[in-house]
Amino acid sequence: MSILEIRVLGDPILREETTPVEHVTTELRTLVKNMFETMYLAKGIGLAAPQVGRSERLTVIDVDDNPIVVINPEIVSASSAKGKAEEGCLSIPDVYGDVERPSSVRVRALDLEGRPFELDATELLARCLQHEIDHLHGKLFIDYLSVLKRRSALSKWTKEKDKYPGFIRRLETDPSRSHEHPDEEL
Ligand code: K1U
Ligand code: ZN
Repeated sequence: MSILEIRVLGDPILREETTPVEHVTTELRTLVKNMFETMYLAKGIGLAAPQVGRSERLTVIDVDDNPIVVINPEIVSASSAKGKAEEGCLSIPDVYGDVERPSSVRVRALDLEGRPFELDATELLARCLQHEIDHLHGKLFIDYLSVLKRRSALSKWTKEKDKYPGFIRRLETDPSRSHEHPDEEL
């Protein structure tokens, strides 16, 4: 398995529409394994294909030790009840903001065998699914912030982004160095 590079804000792929998956190939299964490994190392609860430089409509999620592969997802219904909570993004490190979203959603997707399934999600899983499905349509959580909060988030990002030359975030795989700040690395 391999740890993948994570694309950060400014890389055009994060703003592109993805392409539906037509066949679940061996290469796609390897991508999924690598995405899970990368997500766990980054301490995320989700990771979408564009975040690792891929254009397939595919995301992996693990909320509460329940790994889920979500291929070609569609939100088939969303509650009118909404909730606001803080979100972060592995592609915009150290930037956070409160996002209001439907509290529960029903999602239809394909699994890694290419079989359709539906998932009713609430709380953090519902939020994570919506965040990841947004990634598959080129949308980021900062797009939901008010003008002032978005400006403040982007100003924080302006100070952070130089740590990621070429819009690439390389995760530290050596646990003895994981406490180090990226710009302290050799
Ligand atoms: O897609 C991503 O960038 C991953 C992102 C997903 C996400 C974060 C917050 C709310 C919904 C979806 C993350 O996993 S960032 C890590 C994080 O914020 C988090 C980690 C554990 C529990 C809760 C949030
Ligand atoms: Zn994200």
